[in-house]
Amino acid sequence: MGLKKRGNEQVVVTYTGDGGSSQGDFYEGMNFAGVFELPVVFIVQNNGYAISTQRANQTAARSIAQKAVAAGITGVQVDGMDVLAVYKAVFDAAERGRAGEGPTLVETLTYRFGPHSLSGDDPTRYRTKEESGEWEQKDPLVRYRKFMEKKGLWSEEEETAVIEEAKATVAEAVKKADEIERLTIPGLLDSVFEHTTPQAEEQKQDFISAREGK
Ligand SMILES: Cc1ncc(C[n+]2csc(CCOP(=O)(O)OP(=O)(O)O)c2C)c(N)n1
Ligand SMILES: [Mg+2]
Repeated sequence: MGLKKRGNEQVVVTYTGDGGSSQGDFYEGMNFAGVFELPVVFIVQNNGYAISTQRANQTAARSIAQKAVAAGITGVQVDGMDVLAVYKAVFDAAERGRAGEGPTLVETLTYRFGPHSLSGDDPTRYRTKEESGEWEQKDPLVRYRKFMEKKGLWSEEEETAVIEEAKATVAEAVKKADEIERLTIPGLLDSVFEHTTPQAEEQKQDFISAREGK
């Protein structure tokens, strides 16, 4: 809304998952953006599962894209395993936003290669090997790499160089992070507010005294 009021040509792109699209605020956001014809692209990565909850148990709607209809905005469903198809769908949606034609909901049909998170989710408990195998055939990285190689735009050497460069960048970042002084428990509150509140300061002092009392 701020962008629209300022009249500049920026667009907001926001992402959620199939599970996230069941939240009330998802509908409120689309509804609000639709009423005010705001330059927003709502991307829903529909990977078929909300942690372990299957898409069919998530919504009775035939597609997530069709949820745009009720909000009176444009809805698009796209092959989320096809890099160029996603690029085109999002590019067009951004252009519509810039042209004052309001928001778009883009549903990308995709799959999650792995667990929802590393904190205990085990997809082998709710997905079959056959199902994962089918989706692996459609891996967008492999498909796009093959496409680029065929066009003479990418090669194994370039791939190796990029991987080596990325590894070095990560190693450098880890090294820098390791050099940062470790956060202490009393120090935890110091970076939350510009000026620590009296209550937080009191809690900090209480913590320090309690620790020293031990
Ligand atoms: C309001 C709220 N309810 C429940 C949760 C717990 N939760 C975290 S992620 C998640 C599932 C999200 O599904 P999806 O958006 O499809 O993500 P994916 O599992 O595909 O990574 C749930 C229920 C939460 N974070 N917030
Ligand atoms: Mg999901």
